[in-house]
Amino acid sequence: MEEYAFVHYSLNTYTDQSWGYGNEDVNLFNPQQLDCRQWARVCKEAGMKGIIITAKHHCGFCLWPSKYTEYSVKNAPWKNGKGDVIREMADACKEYGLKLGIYLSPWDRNNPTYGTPAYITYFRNQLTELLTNYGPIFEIWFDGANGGSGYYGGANETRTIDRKTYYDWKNTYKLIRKLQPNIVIWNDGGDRGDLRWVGTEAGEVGETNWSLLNATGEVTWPMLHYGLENGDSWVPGEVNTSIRPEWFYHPSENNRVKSLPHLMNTYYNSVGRNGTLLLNFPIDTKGLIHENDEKAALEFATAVKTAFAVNLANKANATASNVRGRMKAYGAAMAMDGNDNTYWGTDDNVNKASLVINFSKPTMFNRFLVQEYIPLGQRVKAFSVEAFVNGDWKKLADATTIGYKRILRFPSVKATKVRFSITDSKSCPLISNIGIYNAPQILDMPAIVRNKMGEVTITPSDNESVVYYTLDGGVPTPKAKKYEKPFEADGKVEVKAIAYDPASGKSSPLSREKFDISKQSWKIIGTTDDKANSIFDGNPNTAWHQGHDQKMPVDLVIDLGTAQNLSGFKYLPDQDRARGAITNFRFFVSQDNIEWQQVDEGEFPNIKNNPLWQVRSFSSTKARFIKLTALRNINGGNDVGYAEVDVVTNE
Ligand code: FUL
Repeated sequence: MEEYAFVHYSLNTYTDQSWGYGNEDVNLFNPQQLDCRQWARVCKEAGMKGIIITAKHHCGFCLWPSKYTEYSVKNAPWKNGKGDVIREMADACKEYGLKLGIYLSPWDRNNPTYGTPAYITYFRNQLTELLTNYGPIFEIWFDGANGGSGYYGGANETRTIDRKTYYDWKNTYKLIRKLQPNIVIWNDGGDRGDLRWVGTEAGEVGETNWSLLNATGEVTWPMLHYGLENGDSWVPGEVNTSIRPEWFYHPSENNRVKSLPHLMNTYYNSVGRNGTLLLNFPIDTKGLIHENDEKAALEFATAVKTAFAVNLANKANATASNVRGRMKAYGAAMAMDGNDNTYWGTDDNVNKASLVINFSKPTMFNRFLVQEYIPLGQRVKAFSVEAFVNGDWKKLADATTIGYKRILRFPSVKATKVRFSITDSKSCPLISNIGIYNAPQILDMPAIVRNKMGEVTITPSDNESVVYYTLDGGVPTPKAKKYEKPFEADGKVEVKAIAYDPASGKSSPLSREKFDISKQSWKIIGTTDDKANSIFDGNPNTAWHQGHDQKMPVDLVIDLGTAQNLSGFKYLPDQDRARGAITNFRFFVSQDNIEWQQVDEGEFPNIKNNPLWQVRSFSSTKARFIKLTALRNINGGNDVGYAEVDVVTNE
């Protein structure tokens, strides 16, 4: 199963939240058009092999009528309390030939017993319901976000648990395997599961990606992202990411569904790097996959199909530098036959070998796909690909691991031969499949940034394309203004741009950035650190940290230079693994930097795993000074990191 879907659906869908607190009203759950068959149809058409559904997210609301809680569909107005979303999902999956998976949040912000041993019984009872009543379940997903503030039956307090011991995973796993012997367990917080998180929700696993971890011991971030070369257990990486920035539906994201180039990058950085892709669809308030998401998913599926429709290596003949026992059964042709059960193998102790693919005529290509014979493990540590062009070997790529599947991308090249060289391997390499493709060009959107001085820079992702842009809201075409160099566009402005390839006549999807008031006269008060200005430089990849020598709460005070009509603020955490990201905050405004008025307070849920722009609104106030007070960061320390801070002003 290379690609399968996630669906996020709960009371959050109706409260516009990412994480519910646990006290949200069940009466909000009354979808008018809920149709699991539509979800299944879209997922099937999008090439997904299964669907994992959020049976219960952190808020504790159950999409099935659990016997063990009142906080479920059975007390919601939907179908007069007679509905069961999991049943409908199971039936729809069956009808469309999809597998069913369950996400069950271990953290439950509604349940009064959360944090005590009684909750473990409750959790196992719910697991038993879900793993008994809905047929075969292919995967169970236990989210690692655990413990914190919540409603907890009215206690409204913070409860912490020991992630390692509280759930007694060992016995919970026994129960799961008894109920569903073929299930795959995903667990980020406890004893080793069968699959691992890859350390980010951005849609990529490391270029080096071993499907191994150790069965015991700490799992560090590099282990999540790259696996462990000499690990003793088979724990492949699953790349989970959403088709929109967030996991749940937010109407404000209807125009932020990921573009085709973005989704293609996700594909190459997951399936193309020995990972599986778990792609999320937020179910909308009607109870459907939104039309924009459906369109994006279908375009994505078509683009993947088109890219890999014709294997140019299929009819090519190949010769290998070494063949195991010189036997035909392990010959080069076995890597070219498209059969997963046959492979090219070398003699024992031969861990360097090459295979040359001969085309009958000069052939244009830009993708190289290779697969190891996984039933006998993952072995290759390093390899390269070269093309024979005008009588010379030209290096196209150097790479590390292969695993189940590795796809390399490079600019199109016309060649008569391709040489695939394994330069290092843990033991004799076994290659089950090689593919060479000429994927159609898909132009990526250009990046638009504006610095503190109001200078806009637009960068295409490749050298060949030309950028056209507009500042008046119009959609740019090759007739619009051509981007030559950074230009001044200070104050409120929306920049829209496309990349255009004159050779093919193709354009990228539209890239747009809305900028607010000028930052030219902004100053951070109370610091002499020059680096601090990087929080206004428009570059998401530069960050500033404070708090090392202070204790929470840590304030960031900014003088905007003149009074402004403020109606919100924006915060982008450090993009380097969300270091020092604020999770709980207060926001104040002031006319004079003496009297402060609190205008907002809250949490930035899931900022650790998904460090996106956090946008907050408050009732409009005129003020010259702003203060963002960090109350807590992602790991309870004092470090506070900011990549960017901005304000939202009234029109
Ligand atoms: C995260 C959760 O906190 C998100 O809300 C989402 O469910 C994602 C898949 O996992 O850790």
